[in-house]
Amino acid sequence: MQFDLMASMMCANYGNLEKEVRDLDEGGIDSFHIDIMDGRYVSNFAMSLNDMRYIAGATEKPLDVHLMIEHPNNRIGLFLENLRKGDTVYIHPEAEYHPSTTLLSIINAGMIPGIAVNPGTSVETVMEMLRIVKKVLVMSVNPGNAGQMYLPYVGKKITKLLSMKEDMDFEIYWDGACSADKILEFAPKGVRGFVLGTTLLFGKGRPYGETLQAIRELRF
Ligand code: S6P
Ligand code: MG
Repeated sequence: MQFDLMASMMCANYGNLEKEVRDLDEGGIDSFHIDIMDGRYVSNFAMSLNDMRYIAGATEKPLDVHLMIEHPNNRIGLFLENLRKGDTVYIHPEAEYHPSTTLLSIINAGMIPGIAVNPGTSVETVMEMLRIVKKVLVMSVNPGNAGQMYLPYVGKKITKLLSMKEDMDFEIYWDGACSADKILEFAPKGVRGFVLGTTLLFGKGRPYGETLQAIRELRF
């Protein structure tokens, strides 16, 4: 079964970020998930432009940039000019007056366009953007923090999106409280990738390579 594993870098040890990136890279992570926050769209500050720039320069693997900022279009150039073709940029449609304009900037720069869908946002609200994006990041926790509880009502929305993804040509990714049982349940249904944070990957005292290997060897 094919699915991607992304490391939520806001959960990494910033005391030795170089080693964290190297260990994840060598351990077989598929991409680096970068949670950018502005303290306004969400109340927290996590990573910022410099963190993203550093990680982009420290690995050849793709970046998966999750913008939790108000009006990303005002600053989108700052991010795009520091990324490579094939990196993904997710915006939250609620944070923008004209989200499809922002998505177009992402496409024109050669990056993969995505939207992040909050637990309280319906499929209907983002319907038109599903025609534009290649990736939908389904938030199974409210945005802003790592280490939260999974919100079970999100499951129904994933089922709905799964039934639409072929026709509308997008892939579904999971962000928030991702555990092995969620991968076991949702990868076979067609969820294409999972963001791993404190629930499964970080702070476990286990080498990242071992954890990633164990996930890939799960019996489906
Ligand atoms: C939340 C953020 C996520 C978290 C991730 C952490 O605002 O978008 O990417 O970093 O959920 O994982 P966990 O397992 O600690 O919830
Ligand atoms: Mg995220």
